[in-house]
Amino acid sequence: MMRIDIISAVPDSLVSPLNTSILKRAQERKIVEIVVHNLRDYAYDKHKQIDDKPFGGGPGMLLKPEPFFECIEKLISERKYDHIIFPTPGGKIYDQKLANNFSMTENLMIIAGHYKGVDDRVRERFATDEISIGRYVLTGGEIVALAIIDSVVRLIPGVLNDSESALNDSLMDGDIIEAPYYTRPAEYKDLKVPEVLLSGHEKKVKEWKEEQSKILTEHWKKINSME
Ligand code: 6GU
Repeated sequence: MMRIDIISAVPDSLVSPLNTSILKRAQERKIVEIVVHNLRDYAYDKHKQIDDKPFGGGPGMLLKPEPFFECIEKLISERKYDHIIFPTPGGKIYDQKLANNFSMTENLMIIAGHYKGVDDRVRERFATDEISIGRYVLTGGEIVALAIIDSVVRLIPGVLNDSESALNDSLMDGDIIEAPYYTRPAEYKDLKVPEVLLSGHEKKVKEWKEEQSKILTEHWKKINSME
């Protein structure tokens, strides 16, 4: 069974997303074990303080190194981690290839700090992979951790049912955007499902999907300034 450990100063923010839908089912099926660690549980001073003012001044507070070191060193002593992932806007932009690589491992750790929020010695000592999920700023690494976990866990064999198969997903094999999907009703308000999908003509449906996919993929490349 794959194991994913997440260290966070706001662990409550992870509980509901990790225990919903496909991530919940993957844990129930014993395909993955996801363990959330509350940073405050590793603060050993009597006030359980986890943050402090930055040296050199500046606004805001930083998460102190000691609780991270305590927690991470304990985990490392218990098993070997394939990747210790450190979400940071300065990291490598996350993509499907990274998700594939992470999904083929045994033990992952994700250190969820806050931007300008973790004493840098934690990253320096432990991070094997510094990851950003895009060019915008979030308040913390928790949403990054969730994006990584969701994208990784759904790739593990047995997590998705046949009908949810990841094999022909958008972006799965190279950079391909899938054709749009529709269900009943065939007409809703003034909106009609494309006629060909109602025709039952298998070959024509296949050709239509390929054509739509080509159009959407070209459009996607254009709006994202690729090629
Ligand atoms: Cl990894 N962290 C934060 N705080 N914001 C982000 C990010 C990471 N990736 C994109 N935005």
